[in-house]
Amino acid sequence: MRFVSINRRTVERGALAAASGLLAGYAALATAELTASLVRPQAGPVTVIGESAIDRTPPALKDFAIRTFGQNDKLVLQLGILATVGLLAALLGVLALRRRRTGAAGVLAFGALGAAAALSRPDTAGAGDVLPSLVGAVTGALVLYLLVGKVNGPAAQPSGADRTGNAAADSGADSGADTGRDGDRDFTGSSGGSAAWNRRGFLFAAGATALLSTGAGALGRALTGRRGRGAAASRAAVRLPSPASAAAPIPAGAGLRIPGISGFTTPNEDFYRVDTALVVPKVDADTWRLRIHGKGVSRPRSYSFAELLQRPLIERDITLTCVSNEVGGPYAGSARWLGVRLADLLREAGVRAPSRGGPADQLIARSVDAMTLGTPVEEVMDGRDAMLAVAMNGEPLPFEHGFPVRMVVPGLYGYVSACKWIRDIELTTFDAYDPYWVKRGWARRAPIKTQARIDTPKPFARTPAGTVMVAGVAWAQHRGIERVEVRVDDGAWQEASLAAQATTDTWRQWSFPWKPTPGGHHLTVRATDGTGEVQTERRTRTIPDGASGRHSVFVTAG
Ligand SMILES: Nc1nc2c(c(=O)[nH]1)N[C@H]1C(S)=C(S)[C@@H](COP(=O)(O)O)O[C@H]1N2
Ligand SMILES: [Mo]
Repeated sequence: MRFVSINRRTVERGALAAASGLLAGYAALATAELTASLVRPQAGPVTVIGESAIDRTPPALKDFAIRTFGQNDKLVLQLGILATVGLLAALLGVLALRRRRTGAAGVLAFGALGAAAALSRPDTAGAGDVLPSLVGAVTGALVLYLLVGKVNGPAAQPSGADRTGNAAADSGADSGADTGRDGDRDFTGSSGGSAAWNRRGFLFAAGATALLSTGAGALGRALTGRRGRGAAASRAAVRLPSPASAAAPIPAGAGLRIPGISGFTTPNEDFYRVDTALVVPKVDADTWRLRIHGKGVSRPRSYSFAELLQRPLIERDITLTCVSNEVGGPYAGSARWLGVRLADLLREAGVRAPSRGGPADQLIARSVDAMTLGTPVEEVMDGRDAMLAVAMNGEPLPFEHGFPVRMVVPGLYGYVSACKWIRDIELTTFDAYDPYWVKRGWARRAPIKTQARIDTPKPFARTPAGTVMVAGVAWAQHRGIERVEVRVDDGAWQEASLAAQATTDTWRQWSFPWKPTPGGHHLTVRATDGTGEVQTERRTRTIPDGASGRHSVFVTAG
């Protein structure tokens, strides 16, 4: 009985200490968030640790995360960080029960870790970025110290007195006293009156901590939201000029009306998003500038957003694709972009293509969040519609897609061309500099591979009796799609009918009416690009330069 009872008391004290740790962690994160809202929202500890983790994640794990969690990968990462912080905080709380100073010091150590992560971010704004982690850690350490002090009692009890307390509590429990009183004794191990006070003291302190922290967190969120308001206002004020060179009208037959097929144009809200930003950069277009400089730039230039809008703009339909897209995967989308022809700006700056004797063969685009992307200068200047886009499907770029300005280059995967929130273009060479993804094992040059995707029927679908419409999209940007063929099981390749091709830079819809025999069937698709090359059946992983192989689905016909 006594043994069991001591155990229960220990468990109770442990639980209260763990709760103190959790509250300390909560207070730390909330005050850190509030401080970050005043300093720089991107400098919050969860963000800097999360982004550091993203940068250090081995490509195979990143691939797995994208495959498993898709667009939710960032949410999963943040929840993982919060769960880890919670667990560590609870453990520190229990540790603090025995060693109060050590527990508090542990919280400070995590603050130092956050501060170091903040300073090592490539987009760090300097020493101020350590503040959120430090303020949070000091708050957390204080909260832990105070709360655990209340769990332990007003004055530290020598172990003998502690035993007495146990005995007192035991007798209370044994004599049928309610657990509340039992708990009261537990706090002090001495007189009941002061015990009651102290329990109330703990509850009061814990409640106040929870309340104040929630307030601080909410205030932080509100202030961060307000910070983005200047950017939102500048976006709302954008008047998009009409293009000097309008997009060719989309041919009437480019969009098939088949349920389940990807629309020819992807609405902005459905457009895939791939980037490393845990906090979407909110850039004020009124203060934004773009610098062009580097090797072979005889006239370095800088442009404001308004200056870009005053230039002749081109409008083009272009399909974007991510190198992380698996065969049959969702990371491709097509939009109508409006922007400034990038080659014109480069020529104004005195840049010549490598084939014309220019010394720079790589263009490094830098974003406000310090992402770097390397694009071949030759491709940008070879006459294709490489642009600095200011609008997507008739509206200013959504913040998620790079407001105010991003790059778009037909035919190249996003990671070597499509810099969002761009702020700087530097001309250099492939020998001299490796950008972000190349440092992590991805190829320096990455033209988009020819792919065809079956959008409908879905994998493992049961199709009703009768003719089944098999349909999807195929892309080989800047080469175009010449043919799409479908194979049922191990049969012969049969030609699908193609929707009209808008331009060689966009994907092309295809359809294939199929009269299946009842039972299970494998449907496989392959495309032939505008150069006559048939999509390879050789399967490769996404890293280093994009997945190859053919998309195939298994369906059961009714
Ligand atoms: N600043 C910045 N730009 C970026 C990235 C990024 O992580 N940061 N990701 C690139 C990648 S990998 C792709 S595929 C495209 C995706 O553009 P989207 O999110 O608008 O679809 O953006 C590119 N531009
Ligand atoms: Mo990508």
